[in-house]
Amino acid sequence: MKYAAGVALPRQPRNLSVVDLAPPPASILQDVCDGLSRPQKQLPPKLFYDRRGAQLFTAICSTQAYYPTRTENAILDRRAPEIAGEIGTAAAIIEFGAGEVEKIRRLLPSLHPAVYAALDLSHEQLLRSTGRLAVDYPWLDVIAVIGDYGADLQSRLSLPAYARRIVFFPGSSIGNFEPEQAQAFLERARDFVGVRGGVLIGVDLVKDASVLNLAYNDPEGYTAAFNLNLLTRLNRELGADFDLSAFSHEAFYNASRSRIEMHLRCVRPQRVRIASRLFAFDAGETIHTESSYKYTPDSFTCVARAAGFHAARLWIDPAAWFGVFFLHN
Ligand code: AVJ
Repeated sequence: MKYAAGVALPRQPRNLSVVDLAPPPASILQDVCDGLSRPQKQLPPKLFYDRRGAQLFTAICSTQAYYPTRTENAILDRRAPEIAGEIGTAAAIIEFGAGEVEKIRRLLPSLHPAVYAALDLSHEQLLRSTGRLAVDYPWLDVIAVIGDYGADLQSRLSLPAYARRIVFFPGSSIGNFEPEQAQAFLERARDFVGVRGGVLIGVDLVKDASVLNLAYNDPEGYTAAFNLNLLTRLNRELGADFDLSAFSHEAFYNASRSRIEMHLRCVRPQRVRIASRLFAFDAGETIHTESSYKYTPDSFTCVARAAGFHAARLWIDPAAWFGVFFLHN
């Protein structure tokens, strides 16, 4: 049975349906011009994930330096039965930013949900990864939702009424939000799942700055390539003329704000044309491309409580580098 309007694709498994809620492409030009018009130039991190960016992110996750992926995976593997005990079977799981659809696999055997909906903007990657999941789990209804976090799931995604709704947000993607936005995201998630629902969320924790700095400066150079790929994308999609050799990757832990900051630093003065606009970059000036906030168990519990969740359960690894929270009402 399908719960969403299916788009016909060649050799699409019967238990996979696709919902396209992608925003119109015009919106990226506006985002880019707005961000580059600020005193501290900035670009939204969602722009990282074009096809090449999604590949580079997968490469980052496989490095020794980038500890969050393997640490969270170990927690999910080890705690799957306990997590499933909290959520219960036959739930409707909605994952935000599902990418390679790797993490839910660790929970499926214990969790046995009724429906798994995966939301992501990288549509090629999403269709490939959900297609494989649907083949591997023929009993599972899989919905690939092409869209960003703002997609109107409440009205555009139909889920079985009996199923407990669980938003799954692994990988510490919540860290990209400013803390107030993180609260707003959790409020929306809470509205979406309703009083019976819950949120299972991975959160990267505050730790020694040297560990954090290395994670965003991997010796293989994937993070640098990921950061610079943003400019390659703007050159291709908006016809911009960024000189890539004039910008360098920078990432550091800002302890006073509990966040990693990623920047692209302009090494010599530049003028860059984007559509009909000209942007000037001084030597030494940066474009702030990403923040990745780190929380403590207490600081994240505060955000969850402010968003209206009354109950939280937390699983962490032995080094306390990463936390998986289950928030409910
Ligand atoms: C996907 C947002 C969780 O902040 O660690 C990894 C993205 N950026 N390396 C993170 C990222 C650089 C990642 N999130």
